Amino acid sequence: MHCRIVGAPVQDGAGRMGCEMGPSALRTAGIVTTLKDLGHEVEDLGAVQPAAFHSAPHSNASLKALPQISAWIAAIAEAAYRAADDGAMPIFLGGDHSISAGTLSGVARRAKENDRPLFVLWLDAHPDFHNLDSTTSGNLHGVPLAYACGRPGFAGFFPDLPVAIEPARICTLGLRSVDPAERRALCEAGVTVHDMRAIDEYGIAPLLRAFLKRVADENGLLHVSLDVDFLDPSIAPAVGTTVPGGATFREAHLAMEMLSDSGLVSSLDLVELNPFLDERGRTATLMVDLTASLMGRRIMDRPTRSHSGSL
Ligand code: EXY
Ligand code: MN
Ligand code: MN
Repeated sequence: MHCRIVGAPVQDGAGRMGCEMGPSALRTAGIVTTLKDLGHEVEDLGAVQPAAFHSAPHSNASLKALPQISAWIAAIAEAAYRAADDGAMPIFLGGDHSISAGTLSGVARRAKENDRPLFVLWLDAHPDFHNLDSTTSGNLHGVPLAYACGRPGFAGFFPDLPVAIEPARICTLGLRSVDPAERRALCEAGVTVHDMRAIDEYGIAPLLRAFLKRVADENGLLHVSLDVDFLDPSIAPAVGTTVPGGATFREAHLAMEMLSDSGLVSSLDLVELNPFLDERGRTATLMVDLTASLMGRRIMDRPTRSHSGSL
């Protein structure tokens, strides 16, 4: 693959500072050399620069840093659109999860231009499915997925969305903290939701295999958005929104290995890493190792590429 690394050092969308150091920590943990060692061509495009921002009052007084995040999203969307050119695979280094409002907007625009349906796998403890009216925390990392699939409640404040992602092509995996307004909106939109209970009950493999089959059947592109808090806090402490009961080390690696086998992943977000909360870089290192599994690192070679799950 030709990988394009895009830094998005955004932290104003999260409730606490630190995510702006995320791209540095991921580079320090060796993301570039890891990808090169796996045989990929890697182009590091550095960091996105935010656009100028303009303030406008919003009726929801709890919103934090709305003009700043809106300006970041505009710049990130443009960078994502450009990075997704020529069949390259953009890897976006967050930054808090508000960056995905931009990354999804940009890659969706590119996918539409190439006449390919875009699917999204959202690996997160949270659905990030608020709009600007329903968020009660006011933290804008809680809204990007709703924005990217064209839900109402963003007009005039976020950049106009060029191409909305079809909610039926979105699969969330790992949820365990969903606000009431998000629950209603997810059901209404028709997003596929596999919460932690579903992972406990069925295992992560069959849930992911079924989704990957849908992507393959439609000859789709697949954007993966990996929030650090998808992982259990015992293995990934460096995130401001830890929720107990997350994916284990092997569940997360298995998901990445299956994604790699599928050959379907066309872009990736690594978000919410807060290095200020890390323990000697262990979370940053884990995020890089998970990226390695997604990009082809194997314990042993597999004889065939298959979605069937047969032994
Ligand atoms: N739903 C909560 C809120 O809106 O504040 C928590 C959002 C956390 C979002 C993190 C990034 O995944
Ligand atoms: Mn998130
Ligand atoms: Mn989260």
